[in-house]
Amino acid sequence: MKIWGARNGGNPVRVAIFLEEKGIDIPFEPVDLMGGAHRAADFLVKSPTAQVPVLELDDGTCLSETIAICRYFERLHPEPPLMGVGPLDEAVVEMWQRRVEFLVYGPAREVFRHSVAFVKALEPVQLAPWAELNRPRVAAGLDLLDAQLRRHTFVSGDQFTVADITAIMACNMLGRIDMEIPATLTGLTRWRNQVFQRPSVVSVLGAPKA
Ligand SMILES: N[C@@H](CCC(=O)N[C@@H](CS)C(=O)NCC(=O)O)C(=O)O
Repeated sequence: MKIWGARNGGNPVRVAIFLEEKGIDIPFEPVDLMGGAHRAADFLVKSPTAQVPVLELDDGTCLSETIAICRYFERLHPEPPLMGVGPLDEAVVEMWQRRVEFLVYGPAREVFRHSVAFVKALEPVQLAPWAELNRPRVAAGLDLLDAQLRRHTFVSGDQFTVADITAIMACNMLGRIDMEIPATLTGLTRWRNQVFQRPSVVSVLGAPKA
């Protein structure tokens, strides 16, 4: 079993943190995205969308989409639960995971891909106005998270879940797009200071800068 994708970059980060939280050790195999290795015919067999992460099982079965991979491991290794426990809790975790993915990470990703020269290989037509249009969307997403985190310890409530992991990936991207969490967002700032010190996060992203 292996995971295609760099353990400390982009969406594979989410799988890596998830596995660290579960105590599961699976090797990651980096894919040269800037060199186009993910668009080569042999990789498209594994991932027809030409994206990482991809979980390849020992029998050759390939599973992509971060949350699908996480769901697989959640079923195999239910402890500690990271995707909710019981019908309502599972739905709440999924609701917040999707909110963070679509309303914070999504616009941040658009800013990244359309304003950072480094990723031009992935986005041959970089549209600066599209990046600028997405900056206030990122800010609105951060406001939404802050309101939640003023009332709850973690993104989907009082337990650390995959919704936090997606929010960690989104916040980790802010530095790359010249954005930061405004000091006025005290709930989000408190959460950020807390979760970026978790051993799973330090293991994948390194220790937070002082
Ligand atoms: N919805 C996918 C998104 C995966 C994704 O966007 N992966 C990026 C790396 S972070 C990628 O492979 N990009 C290649 C490209 O855009 O050409 C997931 O959740 O796994």
